[in-house]
Formats: sequence, structure tokens, C-alpha cells
Amino acid sequence: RFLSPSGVSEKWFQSRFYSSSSSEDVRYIDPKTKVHTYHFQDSLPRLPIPKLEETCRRYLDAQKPLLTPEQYEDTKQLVDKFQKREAPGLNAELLQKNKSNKHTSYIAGPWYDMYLTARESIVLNYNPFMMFNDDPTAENNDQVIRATNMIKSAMRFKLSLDETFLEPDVYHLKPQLSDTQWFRNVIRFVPRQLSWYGAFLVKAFPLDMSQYARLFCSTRIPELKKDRLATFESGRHILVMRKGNFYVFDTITTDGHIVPTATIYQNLKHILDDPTPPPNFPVAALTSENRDTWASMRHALEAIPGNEEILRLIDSAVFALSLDDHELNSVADVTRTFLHGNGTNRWFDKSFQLIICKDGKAAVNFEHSWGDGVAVLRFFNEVYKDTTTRPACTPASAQNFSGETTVRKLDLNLNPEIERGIYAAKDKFDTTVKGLDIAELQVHTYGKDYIKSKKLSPDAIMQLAFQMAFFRQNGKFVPTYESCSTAAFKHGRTETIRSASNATVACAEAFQKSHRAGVEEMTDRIRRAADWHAKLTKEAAMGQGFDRHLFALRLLAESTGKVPDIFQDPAYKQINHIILSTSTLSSPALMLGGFGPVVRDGFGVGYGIQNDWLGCNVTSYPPDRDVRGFLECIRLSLEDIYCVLEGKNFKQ
Ligand code: BUJ
Repeated sequence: RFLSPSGVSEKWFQSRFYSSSSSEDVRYIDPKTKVHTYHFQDSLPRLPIPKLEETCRRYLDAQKPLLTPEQYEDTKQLVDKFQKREAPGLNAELLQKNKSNKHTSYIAGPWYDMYLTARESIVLNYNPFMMFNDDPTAENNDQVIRATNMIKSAMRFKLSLDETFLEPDVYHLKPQLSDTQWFRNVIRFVPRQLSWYGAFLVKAFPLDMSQYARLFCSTRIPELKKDRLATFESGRHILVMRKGNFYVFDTITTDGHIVPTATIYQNLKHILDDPTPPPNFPVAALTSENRDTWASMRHALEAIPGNEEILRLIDSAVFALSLDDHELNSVADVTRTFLHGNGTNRWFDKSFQLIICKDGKAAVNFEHSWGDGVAVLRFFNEVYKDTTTRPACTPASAQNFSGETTVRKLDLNLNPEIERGIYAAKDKFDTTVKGLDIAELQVHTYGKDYIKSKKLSPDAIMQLAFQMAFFRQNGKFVPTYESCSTAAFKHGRTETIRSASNATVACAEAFQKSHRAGVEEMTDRIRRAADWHAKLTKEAAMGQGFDRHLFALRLLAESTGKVPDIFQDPAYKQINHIILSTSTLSSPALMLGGFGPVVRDGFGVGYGIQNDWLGCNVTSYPPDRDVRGFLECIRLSLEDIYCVLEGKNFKQ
């Protein structure tokens, strides 16, 4: 007997997927799912709390390249004192708390709080974007066609998730063994309490699926001091924004089916044909405000009769779709549009917004508190695959569409105080984004394949190039953050890879010396730096970094009112002032991505590693940092590394 993931009969299972053979009736994103969405969830391992002495050692290792020998000695003394005196008690408390909260991880609560208590604007400071590749079928890149297809595929994803037919995320170390039908057929019969161990036997690592609960029908709501996340499971409509105006329409029927493609298409057409001009006071600009300012404004808005219901419709929408009127002409233009836009046609609080431009260029911009890159990328990949392989509509099929539209336009009522607030928000937004500089670089000399053929980690080489580049540009080394997912653990979030190390310093300095070492020695330095980075990456992915552990210990200490000296150390403040904030993603669906710097004098470095090229998309605030100069230094550094790997003496 064939059993569906949730244990129902094959007949029922098949009938749920295909009510007929047309793409219109496809209900789920993956018709062949064998493994239930939460099959591994109960048996996922818990995020480890590293050993105290390991955390202290790793912290000192990361501090060394950033401090003078004297400063390092001072910091070492503070760490030793911490390790002997305050840390054991704090750590015991952390372990105890963790023991009594087995359903989650030690970092989940503090990490939500970190995001939700931050008061600065979420625009540029937190929300990143990921841009889709074009649809390979050129005519499907028409704005309405693409929007209709993406809505339809997003709904298939949502229904799969709601009915637990979305296959769980699994990191396959031996895909030839575990990314197979055989594995799926076997593992789905292994009881949930043991399933993780079954996967582990074939080197497959199931990932935490808890973040998906906040992907749809979810929003961040501003409140004084600390925002909150809200999810409205019954949401069946989407929010569409155009020219700063709001519209909603149902995308799921009352009996749980996806609304017909023709209706979705006609509704979008109706919105695009609506002659309503942009509002004088675009309320959406408030979502780019300081969170306390927005919280007071939102309370004022809610106090006006009629608004509460409208805000509720915005909050509970399955997601927000922004239809933009312009076409994109450069990489910087793309980044501007998808990272911040003009501040009037985005609802930045929504768990994610799908943005589609006049020319069909599309991206996701997401609020970060509820989830990380892994969950958003899964949705992003599935939507791309589904829209390109099983599009619900094409220009030809759309010609036959007719019928009623079901759009409701939403109008919030304002008063002079709120109008002033919107004006101020838009003004602040304009000034802030004007201050942001964006530039990108592509190096086509080599890529992942070449680096791997030299038995080096491609990510480590990119990170080494960033270190060499910053040193070349500024003559020093700075706190560097590479984001690493800890989704292999229950309620894991991220850990920091500290890419500035003694080994990268030794390598970068050797490249800048007037008396250059020979090729052999340089190769050795590159290898040491790359190997160290690979080790840090493995440790971070296993929850063995120092950042999250120290962060949790500091919060515990702060709650008692006695803050140990290690946290008052200027070196601690410095290492947490991240100048180089970096993140990478790779997927056949992804064309570009990016995010803002996390500090005024920092760089936001989104980078991609392709088989035969390397690229990055970088943001900064001039005059504090010069992004173009930095990119030129990255280019030269990648060239230097290449020369050495080719066995030649490098030029610069
Ligand atoms: O680390 C964390 O907890 C979350 C991080 C925070 N931060 C961005 C500040 C590092 N969040 C993420 O890492 C998610 C980032 C999602 C966007 C990533 C963009 C990757 C760009 C790839 C493409 C670049 C190709 C350029 C070609 C010109």
C-alpha cells in the first residue's frame, strides 16, 4: 500500500494533486512529495552550547588580527578573568535554561529580541533582497503574466506547506545516496522520533522547518520599545501595491482552492489600469521609519474609524506584491529598486514582498526577524522552478481570459498629524537612500571549478580576497562577518564566521610586501588562510562559533545588572562593529541579491560564486567608505591570487 507523507491512501493522495491534467488544477508545488514537511522536526538535534573554554579561545583567535599586541594582552587578561570568575555561573544558568526549553534553541529567543527591539529603520539596516533570473521563455516576462504565474506558484507552495506536502529541507552530503527516490521511500516509514538518525546514516542532514510558519500571512507590527510578529493563518488574500495605492483580492477560495488563473490575471490588469494617481501622503512610507516613530503613528492610524480593518487586511495578506511602473537599466538601479524602491510602494514590515517591475524583472525583499536566507531561498527557488516549468498562464492563454474582477481598493483615513508623519518619513527615507552607494563587480577569469581543482574552498578564496582588498585599500584589518546558517539544528538561526584571521593577515601582508615571497610560499599562505576559513565554516555550521554563545551570556549578565568587564572592553565593542558584513547564496534561480551596510562606516557585501565567474554586489555610505575603490581592490586581489595559483609571480 502506498502511503502519502501524512499516512493517507494513494488514491486520495493522487486525487489531491491532480483533479485534472491541466496546469490550472495543480494544487501543490511538488506533486511527487513523499516525505512529510515536519517528518524530521521532532528528532532534529538541539543547537549545542559550545564549551566555555572553546568560546573564549575562539574569541581570542578572532580578536588577535584586529588588535595591537598590547591591546591583545589586555583583552586576553579580561577573557581569562571572565573565564575564571563570571562565566562559569552565567554558563551554568544558560545550560539550565536550555535544559528546561527542549522545544527550542538557546539562541531563538534572544535572536528574535535582537531584531524586534532594534529601533532603527528596517530598510537598508535589515531587509535584504534576492532577485530572480528572467523567465527563459521571453514572452512570459511580461509584467502581468509573470505576476500571475508567481502568485499561482506561491499559492501552490502555500497549500503544500499548509497540508504538509512540502518536502523538508535536507542538506545532502552524499546526494548520490540520499537525494534519491529510494531514500525517500525508505525514510518516510521511519518513525518521526528516529527519522533524523536514519537520514544521518546516509550523510543527509535534515534542516529545521519551523521558520516556514511565518512565511505567509505574516507581518512585523511596530510597537514602542519592541515590535511583535503576527501571523493570521486564515488569510486568503494578497496585498497589491501600485503607485503607493493598496488593493487586495482573494487568491484562495473559501473552500481552500487556488483562485482561477483568469481571475488573478484580470485582477492584476484591473489594478494596472486603475487611473488613481499616487497619493499625496503615501502611508507605506511609514514602514521605513524608526520603529518607535512608526509605532506611535500606527496607533494614531488605528484610532481613526475604519482603519483598523484595513490595517488588518494588510497584515493578514498572504504576502505583498509591489507592481512598479519603471524598467531597470543597471545593476545599481536593480539593487535600488529591490532593496528600497522609492519608499512609497513597499510594505517593509510584511514577512516578504514580491516586487515585479514593468519589464518583468522580479525580486523578493524580506523582513529578517522571522527567518533567514535558507527558508526564503527555498520558497524563491520553488517559485522560480514552478513558474518556468509549469506556468499557469502565457500571453496566448491570457487572451481568452474574461470575467468579473474581485479587487478591493483600500483607503486609509488620515489626519494632519499622520500626514505630517508621512511627509517626515518620506523625507528621511529620501535622504537616507540618497546617501547609499552601490556598485558591483564580476570577475570572469576563474570561478568555483578552477578553485576546486586547486583543492581550495571557493568561499574561502572570496573571503580572502575581501581581506586582501580591505587591507590594500585601508592598510588595516577590520571586524568581518560572514553569515552561516545553523538550520541543521532545531530552531537554529545563524552563526558568524569571523573571516579576518591570523592566516588571512599573514597572506594579505605578504602580498603587499615590497620584497615578495616566492610562488611556493605564497601558495602556502593562501592555502593556510583558506584551510583556516574552511575549518571556521564547519565549526560555525555545527553551532561551534563564539558569537552567539557570548551574545547569550552577555544578555544573561545584563539581566542581572552586573556586566562583566569583558563586555565593557573597547575590543569587544570593536569586534561587534562589523565593517565587512558579508553573505552569499547560490541558486539557478538567483540573478542578484544584496543588503545595506550594518554600520555607517561599513560595507554590505553580497557575493556569488559561479562555476566560471565570481561576483559581488556591494553597498556603502560615502564618504565613510568608497565602494568603487573597494571593488577595484577586490578585482586586483582576485587577480593576485589567480597568478599565484597559476604558479606565476603576481604583478601588483
Ligand atoms: O547573519 C544573519 O543572521 C543574517 C544575515 C544578515 N546580513 C545580511 C547582515 C549578513 N542575512 C543574510 O545573510 C541573508 C542575505 C540574503 C541576501 C544575500 C545576497 C547574496 C547575493 C548573491 C549574488 C551576488 C552576485 C553579484 C554579481 C554581480
